[in-house]
Order: sequence, then C-alpha cells, then structure tokens
Amino acid sequence: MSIETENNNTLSTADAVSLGSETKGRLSTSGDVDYYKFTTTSSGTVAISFDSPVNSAYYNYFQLSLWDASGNLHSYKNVGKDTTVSYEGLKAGTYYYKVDQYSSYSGDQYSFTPSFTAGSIDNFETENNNTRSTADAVSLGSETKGRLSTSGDVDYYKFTTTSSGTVAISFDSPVNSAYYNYFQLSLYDASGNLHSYKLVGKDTTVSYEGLKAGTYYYKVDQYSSYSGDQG
Ligand SMILES: [Ca+2]
Ligand SMILES: [Ca+2]
Ligand SMILES: [Ca+2]
Ligand SMILES: [Ca+2]
Repeated sequence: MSIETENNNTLSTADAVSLGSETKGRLSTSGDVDYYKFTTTSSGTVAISFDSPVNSAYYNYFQLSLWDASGNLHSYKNVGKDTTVSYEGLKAGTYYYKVDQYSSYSGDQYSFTPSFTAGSIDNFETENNNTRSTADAVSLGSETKGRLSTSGDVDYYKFTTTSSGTVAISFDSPVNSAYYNYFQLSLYDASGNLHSYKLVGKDTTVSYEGLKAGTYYYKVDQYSSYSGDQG
C-alpha cells in the first residue's frame, strides 16, 4: 500500500504506483488533481479498481481518466461509487491515471488498485488517429475496436481493396438508440473525397458500392449525442 504525495497535480509530478498494489489519496480541495503513473512491459489490459469514499448512483464525485505517455486521453469515467474500469488495447509503455473532482466534491480518502493482464492489441485502434495521415490500417474481414475518448475525438481507419467492388462495414455500437445519433460513420477515398456518411445510434451495416480498387478511409466521430464506450 502507498499514499499519494502532493504536489502530484501534473503529469510531470505524477506519483509512481505499482501494478497490483493499492494506493490511497484524497482530493484536498475541489480543485485538487491527482496524477499517478505506472508502466506496462507488454501490451494488454489494465483494470483499475477505484474504491470510492462515497456511494452515489446519482452524483459524480470523481472523474477517472487514463492518459498515455504522450498525453493522449484513452478514456474517462465519472463516478460516485466503487467502480472498476478496464482499459483495453494498451501497448507497452507508461500511462497516467488522473483522479479529479467532477460535479460533486468529497475530500474523503479514496483508493485504487491497478492490475494488468497481457494480451494482443492487434485489433485495437491506436491514438492519435485523428487525421487521414495517422489513420490505423485495418484488414478487410477482421474486427477492429475503438472508442471516442472525448466528444471531440475523431478516429480514422484505412484499408485497401485490390479490385473494384463493394465494401460492407458492420459497425457494432456500444449504445442502442433509434432516436439519437451518437456516431457519424463516413467513407473517404484516397484523395479525401467523401463517398457518403451515415448517422447511427445502434448496430448498423453500411454497404459502400461502386468502389474502384484503392485505399479508403473510414472515419468514426461523434454526432449529436456522445458515447465514450468501446465500439
Ligand atoms: Ca490529492
Ligand atoms: Ca494533487
Ligand atoms: Ca479513439
Ligand atoms: Ca482518435
């Protein structure tokens, strides 16, 4: 068990923590920010069990977020009670776990324990993939997982066809809404010309017909509603 040391309010002053061991901290004020860092030696999933000093299903006292070594946000979750978040698709490296206040404030002690499970990340997006030039290459016929880290995140993927034809992309949505469009799915050609787009809030397969052989870009971004869950 270890205890945070202030000031740990920035990435550069983050407290180093060990995988598999518990760390305790508290938000000294509503403006306090606590950064922790840990390093994984192979790719896989880190699950962080957060032990909250309050137990509310309605009020979010804490925002828990994970950042990579370059400062890219992986994802965040707002919580008011004990919560375990699994961060999948992490390549080996250093990560930052940030705890800060959300809409309500508790200055009582919290604790968290990160645990690591090694695994392949071949089918996960890699941030930053926010432009066509940093698009993740994906294979036809295989599944890729990603998430919108924030409502402003944009995820580009690219694939190449070797002959003319139709590409059908089956999108597995983390939400299921017939009324709200959480995602905008777009297809662009190699020159950045838009083929078409579709607004969706549930599982949807779109067939893009009449494509000539070449490289295409598939863009996933947020539309009118936001879900940061994995899709
Ligand atoms: Ca603190
Ligand atoms: Ca702090
Ligand atoms: Ca993303
Ligand atoms: Ca992205």
